[in-house]
Amino acid sequence: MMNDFSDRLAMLETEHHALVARPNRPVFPGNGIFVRYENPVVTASHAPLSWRYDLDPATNPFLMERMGINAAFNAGAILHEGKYVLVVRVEGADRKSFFAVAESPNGVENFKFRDYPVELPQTENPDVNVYDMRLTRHEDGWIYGIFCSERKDPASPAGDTSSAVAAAGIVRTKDLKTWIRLPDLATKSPQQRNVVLHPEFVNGKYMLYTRPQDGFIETGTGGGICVGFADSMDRAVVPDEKILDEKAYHTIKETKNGAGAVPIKTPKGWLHIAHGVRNTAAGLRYVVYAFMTDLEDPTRVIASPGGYLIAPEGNERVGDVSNVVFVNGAISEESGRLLIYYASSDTRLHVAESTVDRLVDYCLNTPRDAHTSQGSVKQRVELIRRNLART
Ligand code: M1P
Repeated sequence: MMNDFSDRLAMLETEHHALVARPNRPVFPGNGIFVRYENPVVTASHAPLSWRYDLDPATNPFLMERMGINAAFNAGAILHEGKYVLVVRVEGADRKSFFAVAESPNGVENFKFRDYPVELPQTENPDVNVYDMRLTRHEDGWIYGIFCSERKDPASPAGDTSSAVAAAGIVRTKDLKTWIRLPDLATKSPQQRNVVLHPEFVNGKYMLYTRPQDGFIETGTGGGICVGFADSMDRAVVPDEKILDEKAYHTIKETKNGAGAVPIKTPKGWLHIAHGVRNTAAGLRYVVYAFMTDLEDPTRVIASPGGYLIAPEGNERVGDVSNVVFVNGAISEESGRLLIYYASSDTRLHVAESTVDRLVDYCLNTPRDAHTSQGSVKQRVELIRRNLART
């Protein structure tokens, strides 16, 4: 085993630099809807060495990792001051997730973490774990970060060391440096996860996408993605939640679904990139899907393509929680380019590139879920008939 501190440090630094500087190329031809990129954009190994090692030879002569990083995944995303900025869910070897800002000049490579992770301010009821921040640049002038705040269930019986309660934590910032913590979102639901703030006022109110759930994992009677309104974000209260996009039998969102990236405004409606979950003999399978809502009335779904937009593929299928892809951030540029940051198997973060026009076309022209095999075959036969009639 190599023991020389300086040689080992040089090797680690070379490797880390090569990883962060590694070019990333799109994988063509893709499916016409989006292209994947060769490499993940952020992984656990992107975490700076100073977060993991004690770099002092006097206190760490073997240059051991003192605080390992297990994963870097589900990231909120925003364009800020010309940079592509991610607020990444980083998970330590101790299983605690925290937020850390990583920036890139072009959105597909060279993502570099800032020197320090985010030191999240607390409410009077401190979180045990935090994850999956959605970043909304709201028309009120603030950037809001809504995330899952998890605490041990105070009602769990003695000996139950697993039961937890999920709530929507809220911070706001102007510069992605100073984070102001606001009280957690209050709703009638016992638990909340995957809450997203709509970027514009709707009838003078803040509109939130919620995902009511009866338990920590099971959504139970929580029917799917809901919408609700709050008068203020200073102490956000959503008194009523109405279903927007329902989970449904024998679809990719049979078990549960949840809002993902902040909806993107397009000339034809609001574009949503969400996740759907179904159960299998091998456990839950998470995929990413899209739908659109009305521009004037964002509580109304206007397009609901059947099936998934992104499903785990190849190496993406394996990780800490296998068979999962998950999105909580996307960036749309003025040029129309769209970058979807999707994480695979709760382990690493990738980018898929498309355009807003393409995704709108996908949403408006992909058949809806037919809900039966017979209906699905009919849709396919219709496609084949039109194609063969051309020859
Ligand atoms: O492990 C898969 C995902 O599980 C949760 O999503 P949901 O609330 O829809 O079940 C989240 O914890 C998410 O972070 C995670 O990727």
